Amino acid sequence: MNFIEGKIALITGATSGIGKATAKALNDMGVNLILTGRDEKKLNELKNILDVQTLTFTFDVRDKEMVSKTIEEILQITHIDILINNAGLALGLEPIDEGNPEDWETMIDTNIKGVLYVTKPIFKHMKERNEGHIVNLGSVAGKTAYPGGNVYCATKAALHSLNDSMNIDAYGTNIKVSNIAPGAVETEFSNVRFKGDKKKAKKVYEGYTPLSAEDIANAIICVLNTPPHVNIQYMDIMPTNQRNPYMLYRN
Ligand code: NDP
Ligand code: 8X3
Repeated sequence: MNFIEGKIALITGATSGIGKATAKALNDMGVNLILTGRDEKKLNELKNILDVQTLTFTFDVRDKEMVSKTIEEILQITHIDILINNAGLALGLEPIDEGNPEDWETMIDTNIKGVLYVTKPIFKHMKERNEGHIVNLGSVAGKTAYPGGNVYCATKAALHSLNDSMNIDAYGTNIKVSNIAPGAVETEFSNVRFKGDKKKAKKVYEGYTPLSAEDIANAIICVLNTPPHVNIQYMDIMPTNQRNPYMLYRN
């Protein structure tokens, strides 16, 4: 059964990793797409390999005015059934006393404030239509803090809390809100965290099979492709070798 065919999904951070894989998986389910990200060229390259109707919009989720203006523009062209709040990042892995406040601000501005800027007008739109589905990309980091994770973990803990709040705000409507909380997924995530140190990034995924962006895209499809009365509010998903951030079995 395909409950989402013909629907329209907006993805933030569609230029890489989980966002890009989700765009492809939704394309395969016949979901029309609004791809957003910071890199226009990458968005267009992705659009060119998809079959469904696809629009692209370039913005940084931290830019409150630009987000508001662009979403207003999008909503004049089309409605939105599905929002995938995917854009996000970790920077650094130092204890707080050695951390870089600029990195903290980037994480907080992207992972928390960016999600709020994007969600506000789309949630309002979904309430007016009395339907919609918001998927938030949380993390195992939002459940269990790990050494050096501090601010990143806090941003994902905030997102887990916001997921609960969005469900409260959706009370009495047909809107669904879901948090997908992955463990280790091999994407650009660690390259970004270690600021381009590919050797250090690669080490994170050594000795076990990490999740792929496609694994998470499949999980997102599972959560989205449910009958109207089913709302999966929270999904933990980890590699079989990982039981929590501390228990990662390496062969
Ligand atoms: P990637 O680095 O591969 O992708 C991140 C995406 O977010 C990129 O498209 C990036 O665009 C975009 N992005 C970052 N900052 C902004 C911004 N300010 N405005 C717009 N777009 C932005 O990592 P993942 O695919 O792994 O990460 C996707 C989400 O999944 C994140 O929220 C992450 O926290 C979460 N997650 C990842 C896990 C993992 O192990 N990989 C595990 C658990 C959760 P650009 O290329 O322009 O920077
Ligand atoms: C990304 C996975 O384990 O680095 O959220 O926090 S982890």
